[in-house]
Amino acid sequence: MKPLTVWGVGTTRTMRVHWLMFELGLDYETQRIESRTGETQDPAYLKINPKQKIPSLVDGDLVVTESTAIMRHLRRCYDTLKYDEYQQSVEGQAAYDEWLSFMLMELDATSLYVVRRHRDLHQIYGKADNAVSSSIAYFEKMITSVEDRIKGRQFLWGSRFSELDIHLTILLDWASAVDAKVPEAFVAYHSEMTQRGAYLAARKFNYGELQLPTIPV
Ligand SMILES: N[C@@H](CCC(=O)N[C@@H](CS)C(=O)NCC(=O)O)C(=O)O
Repeated sequence: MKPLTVWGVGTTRTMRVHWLMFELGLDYETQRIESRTGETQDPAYLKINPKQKIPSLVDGDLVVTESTAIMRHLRRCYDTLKYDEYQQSVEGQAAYDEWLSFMLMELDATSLYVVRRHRDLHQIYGKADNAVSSSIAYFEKMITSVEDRIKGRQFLWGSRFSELDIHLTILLDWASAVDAKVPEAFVAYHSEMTQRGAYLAARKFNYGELQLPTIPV
């Protein structure tokens, strides 16, 4: 087995990790287990991630779970993507934390993920039409509130590509799949990002032939 192994494919969370792997140009192995197939409950996998979730990363003797933690670990350990001066500054680090927290909480957990649970996966989590419509409206309000901060920018953070671009682009993929409206500046940003070779390659690798409206989260 190679020292770097990613467990999991087929969801937005696994896409985050595979895309970063491709951007970093790392050689790694993939165990192609999928969500809601029972594979995350296999005893061999439970030893890696008792939370029964994908993705997980095995890096030598270290196991890292949670897609965001995996991305942070990869950036810390493999330096093939360089940081600019701003990204290394106190100000830049504060902006990083702010964006990450905003995207994970306001754009994902409290909005798009609610739509996923209570519309697409309602057989498991229960149908909740009001929660779904108010979550889409909340997502639209939140993303519009930061419109000025993306206008004219190639990358979300500093002058170099980072995992924050991965988070945002995948959120925008997802917003498009649920027909949430996003300001023009985000549409332009998204259109540039989704032309990146690593995005296209990772998308094919992660989702296979699946198209946007059916993206599993
Ligand atoms: N916070 C976790 C969430 C991971 C997660 O929710 N994974 C889902 C699929 S996206 C999963 O593995 N579910 C288990 C299953 O459905 O079998 C992360 O970011 O990695």
